[in-house]
Amino acid sequence: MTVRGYQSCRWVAAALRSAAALAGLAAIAFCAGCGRSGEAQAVNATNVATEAPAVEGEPSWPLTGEIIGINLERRSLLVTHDEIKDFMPPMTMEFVVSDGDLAIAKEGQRIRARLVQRGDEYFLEQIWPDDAATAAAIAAGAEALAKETAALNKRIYTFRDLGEQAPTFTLYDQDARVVDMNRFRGKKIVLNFIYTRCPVATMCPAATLKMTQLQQAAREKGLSDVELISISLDPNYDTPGVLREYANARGIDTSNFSFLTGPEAAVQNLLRQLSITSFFEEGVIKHSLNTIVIGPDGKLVYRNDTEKWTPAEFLEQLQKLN
Ligand SMILES: [Cu+2]
Repeated sequence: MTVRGYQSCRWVAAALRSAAALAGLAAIAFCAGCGRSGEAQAVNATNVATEAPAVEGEPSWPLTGEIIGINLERRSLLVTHDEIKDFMPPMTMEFVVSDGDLAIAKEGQRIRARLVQRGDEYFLEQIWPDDAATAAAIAAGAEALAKETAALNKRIYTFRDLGEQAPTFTLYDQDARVVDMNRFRGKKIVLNFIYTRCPVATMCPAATLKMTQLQQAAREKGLSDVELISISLDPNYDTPGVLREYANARGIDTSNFSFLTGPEAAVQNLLRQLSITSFFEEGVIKHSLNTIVIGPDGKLVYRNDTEKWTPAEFLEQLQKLN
């Protein structure tokens, strides 16, 4: 009976959380203007290769190659690229890139990207690391998440409740490094999900500002081992370079505040496991705002499923973990 009572208790908690999520959904802002072509993709681990859709009316081609030079003044990368079908044979070319992509570029890095022609200039956009070891680690991480989701789907409540272990993940950070959950073992983590193009001031932009305030407050209180993590809800657009630019534009210290992205499937599985709502409707992203504390033991210890969370509230939670 005890076990039953316990289970039904959890079930009630689960039902309440679902209700809260739905209530939150009613308040989800419509992100007019943050549209993205294409629909949410199926959540399977094989869907690892993300490729940004081409912008209409702008000639562009998928490109793979290796960075062999970086020119900061000209804001360009020298890239030896593979054959671009129906366009160019393999050759070495200079490409203009964004400040974010320029900041994180490494010589010798293999990349995949989209080549965009504007006038007589060539740009590289949507740049992702593409070396075999990196691709294998990211793919394995996505597959592990898919398996976890499948296992959770066999339970009565299909997401991870407070007290349970947080999902494990392997994603890219804002410097295009592969980051897995093990890097954060033993840390006190505050995790949320945002996307860089979110135009709704009270949603992602406010959340990022509050995360930096929390980072600052934790530092002032002398709290050690605090890690803030924001995972992109728009991973096809939010490349590591886009995340780097987002952090730089806000003067964010990324030493313990990471912005993560990766395969759409991996992000979708994380959202499901954590009972977070995010979907495309009429080409726009609608999402709930959820802020989650993960303890040093990797367990989910606290969450606020509204956009009204405060840095003080989460500082208090982090202090409890000390
Ligand atoms: Cu948003």
